[in-house]
Amino acid sequence: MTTPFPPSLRRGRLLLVDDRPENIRLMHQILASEYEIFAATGGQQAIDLCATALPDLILLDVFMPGMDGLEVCRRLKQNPATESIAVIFVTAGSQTEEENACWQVGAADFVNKPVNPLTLRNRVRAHWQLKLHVDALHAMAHTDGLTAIANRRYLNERLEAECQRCQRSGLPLSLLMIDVDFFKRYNDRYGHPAGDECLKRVAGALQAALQRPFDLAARYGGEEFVCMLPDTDAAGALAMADKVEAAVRALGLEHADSTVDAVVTVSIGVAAVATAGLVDSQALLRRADQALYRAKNQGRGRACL
Ligand code: GH3
Ligand code: MG
Ligand code: MG
Ligand code: MG
Repeated sequence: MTTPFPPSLRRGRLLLVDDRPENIRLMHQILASEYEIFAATGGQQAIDLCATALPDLILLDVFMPGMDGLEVCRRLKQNPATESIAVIFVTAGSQTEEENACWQVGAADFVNKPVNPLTLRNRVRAHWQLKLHVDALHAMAHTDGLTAIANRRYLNERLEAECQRCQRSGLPLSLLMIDVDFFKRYNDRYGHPAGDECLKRVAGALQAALQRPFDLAARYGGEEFVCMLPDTDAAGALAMADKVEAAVRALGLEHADSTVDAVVTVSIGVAAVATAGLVDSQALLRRADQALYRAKNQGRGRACL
């Protein structure tokens, strides 16, 4: 089960970087009531902490012995894992060229030393609010509005990345294409709101059936879902498909007009990439869809490879 989206109500994580401990203490006093604080007194330590503490924002001194703040920022911006962390420089340097150098390496903002507490607090607050909004938009853009699981856009992004990884590593990758059986009849008998509720329950069952953090369950369209299973071969995927099919059936959602069972069932198409070489995400989806078609033709409520 993945939780790709950050919770909206949390304390911001702030990394303070300054070679002088008294400067860190001062900033800590100003900000500790609002944020979770991490501190580093050197450039390399700051970079190492970014990987483990995953800060939302960094307050970065420019002049430090060893690696200076400009170099720290440059390196953070070169690393995809840290490039989006906003860096606010805090510096005594007042020359235009020094300020320009900060902007050039990718600064988000700039606070002068000696620090005015009110200015520091408000600058940080503004960037933290911005980060919360960006995170919220990101989550919204990747989430299906009805079921709250991942949407097709997010699936496509992740699938593309997994296909590339798979091509490099030669490890297997599988997809399950899942479709609710006789769902039109379900809507016709129980009404559209009940149909919506049914889709939410099915999505929840899929999400719960996936146990590894890198597996992904997504709503692909109307009553169709896709599960992406990295590092899983055809046999493993077929076993997962049976588990998913059983999990949906076990919800026990009454479906009087289904000829499969008296409860809601799904049909599942399985497709796997097993060999190294060109891995085409769209071809894999197509094959899963063809397998789904076979599962439908063989009587529904089952998985087919
Ligand atoms: P099959 O077993 O062959 O898949 O039959 P089916 O009735 O499930 O397939 P069909 O494609 O004919 O119908 C899918 C239905 O899903 C029709 C559509 O109204 C319904 N549907 C699609 N999206 C939603 C939704 O968001 N909410 C509800 N309640 N129904 C939806
Ligand atoms: Mg300094
Ligand atoms: Mg369908
Ligand atoms: Mg259907």
